[in-house]
Amino acid sequence: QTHPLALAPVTPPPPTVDGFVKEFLHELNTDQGVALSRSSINDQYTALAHTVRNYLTARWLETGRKQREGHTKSVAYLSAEYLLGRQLGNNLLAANLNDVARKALESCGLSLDTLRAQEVEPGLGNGGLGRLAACFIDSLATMNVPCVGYGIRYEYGIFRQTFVNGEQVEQPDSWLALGNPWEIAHPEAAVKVNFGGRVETVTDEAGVATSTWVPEWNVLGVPYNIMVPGYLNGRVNTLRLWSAQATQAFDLSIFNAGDYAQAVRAQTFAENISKVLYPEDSTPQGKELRLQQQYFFVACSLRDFIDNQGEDFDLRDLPERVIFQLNDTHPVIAVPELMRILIDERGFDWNDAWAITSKCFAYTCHTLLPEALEVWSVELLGRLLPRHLEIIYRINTEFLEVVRERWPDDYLRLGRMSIVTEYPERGIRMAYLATVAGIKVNGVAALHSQLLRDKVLNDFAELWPDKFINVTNGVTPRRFMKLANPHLSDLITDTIGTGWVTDLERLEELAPYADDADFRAAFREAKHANKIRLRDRLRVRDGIELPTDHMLDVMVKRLHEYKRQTLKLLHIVSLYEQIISGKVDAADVTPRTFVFGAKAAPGYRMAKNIIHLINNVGEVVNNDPAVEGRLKVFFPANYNVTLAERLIPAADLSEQISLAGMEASGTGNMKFALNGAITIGTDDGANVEIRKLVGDDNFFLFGMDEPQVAALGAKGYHPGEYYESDPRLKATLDLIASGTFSNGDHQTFEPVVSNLVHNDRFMALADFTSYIEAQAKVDAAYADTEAWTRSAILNVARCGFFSSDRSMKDYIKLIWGTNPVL
Ligand code: 26M
Repeated sequence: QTHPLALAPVTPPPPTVDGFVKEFLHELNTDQGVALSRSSINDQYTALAHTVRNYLTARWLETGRKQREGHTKSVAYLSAEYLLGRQLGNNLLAANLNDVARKALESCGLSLDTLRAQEVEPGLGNGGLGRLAACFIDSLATMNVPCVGYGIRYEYGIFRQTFVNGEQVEQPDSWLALGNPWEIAHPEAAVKVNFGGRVETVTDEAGVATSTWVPEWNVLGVPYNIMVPGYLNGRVNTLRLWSAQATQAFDLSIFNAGDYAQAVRAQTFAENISKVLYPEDSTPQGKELRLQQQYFFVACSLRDFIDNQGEDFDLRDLPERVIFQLNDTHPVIAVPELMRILIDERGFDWNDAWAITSKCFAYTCHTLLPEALEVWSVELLGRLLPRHLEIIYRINTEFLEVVRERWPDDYLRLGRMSIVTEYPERGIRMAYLATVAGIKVNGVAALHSQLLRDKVLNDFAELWPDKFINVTNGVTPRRFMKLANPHLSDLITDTIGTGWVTDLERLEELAPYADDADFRAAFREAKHANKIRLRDRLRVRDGIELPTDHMLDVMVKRLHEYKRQTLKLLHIVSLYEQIISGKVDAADVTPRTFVFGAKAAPGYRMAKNIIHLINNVGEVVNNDPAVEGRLKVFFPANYNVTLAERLIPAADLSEQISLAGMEASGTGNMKFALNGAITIGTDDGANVEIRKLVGDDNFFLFGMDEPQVAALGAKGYHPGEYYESDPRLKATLDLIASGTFSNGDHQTFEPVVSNLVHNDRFMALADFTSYIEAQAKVDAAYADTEAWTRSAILNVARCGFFSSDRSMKDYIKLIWGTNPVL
């Protein structure tokens, strides 16, 4: 009954230049409906993307078939964020189509680089957490592990940052405006998601209560599939992002029935749910729409996964089929949702439902900042998801029973451990719910995991010591080395062969070459070529003229006080102060260019003030003839994955200077080290592990360690004492306060200065002296070019551990128990 050709997926012509040209022109003509001669760059880019996609489709369908028929255990990664970065280059690389595509386009008179530049990156994440999710799905595909990534198809991703007179101004990120050739919509597979209403409870003769949720309104979740190709292995996993759409029922029920225009307008209410990514990356605001987003994508994803197991699937077997990995607390509402499905829809009793649910989830924590831990108000949760609230209460009651059994009469502990908190208002602590439900709880670097066990979740770790584990983060070497740094990648491949791209520990084979003068010269040449690539990009992107003969000192990450961009700034201002006050001769200053990249949460006043100050310091320092061009400060706007790919390979010095005990891991730190930058950093997050691997001689450590920070905090920290007692620090802060960077105005940066002198929660002043001393060592080390290069090479050679492939192996071994499938 089917055509014999339909038995196998359609494959495009063989990947020859001619075949590729044919397929490309076919796409251009039939899909875009234009002739090459009249096509726009966007037409050409879209046709190229579709061509690449076509080459991967057969593998994608095959992967899906195997996964369904194999009944193997899958990872379902639940993440509110995926900071993917541009797709074209990555997918060409994974499919080994780079050379063919380049030549094919050339034969059409087109440039691959021009078309690559046309892509607007999908910025569906804030920073580290979202980028980690993207690295993880890349690694799982490359390692042949069945995985589906679930998330939200935000219509607007992370805002585009612009500067107006040095101040951050946000623009919407309309990344879909010109279409997205990488996604495939499946409106026919939409899932209904309920909200609001009430719970009806009936008690039968036996006294058994049954709850039914009578929801008030609903929306549809439309899945969009995106391919996640493994590197050169023919596997293509799926990223499934949900987009919210209004339903008919919704239009007529909660808004005035009969008012047609109003009903149509009301659609936007539903569609708001997936409209925009929340740009906070540390202080959750407890906004209703954010909770709607969380439940929306989680409800769609659970429904989707369960339905895909087939009609006669026994949900008792769910733990053998899936592990839902919770990327922070954002998807934790999945726990009561699965309970609800099992009990209300499938008729399980509580204990059976809990036996299943408590085997299906694992929780990754990404923070230590208390204000970053999500707590949802009971009022809001009860209004939006009344049945879920009821289920959470029951989970808590039964959990506190366990606590009481273990520690009878320890009422303080019960209060501390309760999922429900009473202060400052009644709320649900999502991290506790995740900890109670998860089979494992992991931190993201060794120090962070230890602090979780010893501090943040200490009571829970006492109750369940084996639940708490560490999995140190990693980054994908495909995007952040092979794609981003072709010069260094070619040098590495010429030296040790190609295997390192999927087996990053093999970089250690480079170590002996650190002592080879020819290799060092080649390594420096690659670094210099990367500076030129960066200079060319910044020239057109930002009108910046980057010196290529300076030490390049880079600090790129979200703007947050705990990350201490101000400490970096104090260093720069201090160098400047020493020059203009005549304490130092400009001719003796090591030529350095400082580059910042950072977005501030739009509502974070202090962060925005700091951005303004960095820009103004740059304006003054860059244009003061007294500096003789030896110091430059640049702040290209809108730091994103695309810019990271250019910037990181060019860096000499990587700034990782958070207050010890605050940065859970960091992943930028890993990218820099793997691209041959040396780190100046505190003993924090994954810096600890980087330093241990590369060795003290190849890392500039400074500042207090976490126990010292804790001790200083306990003793009482008085930043004013540092200001008064260190003349260099005082001169630096006074220069800012004097209005030098604000046209003489004393008010503009008063908040930054007075916060540092009077509050300084993240102890920048306490670490200032140590930081300045370490920076002096950097200058001295940089003067010895051969020794510096040797250190940089050893950083590359010894950081293979930080591949996200290794992270995924750890998750598989310590948490998931899934197996690679060919
Ligand atoms: C929560 C609620 C409402 C709005 C936004 C949020 C939110 C979004 C992102 C909160 C936190 C978010 O991200 C935190 C984050 O990126 N953490 C970083 O995770 C990285 C990967 O593990 C670590 O390397 C970083 O150290 C850690 O800061």
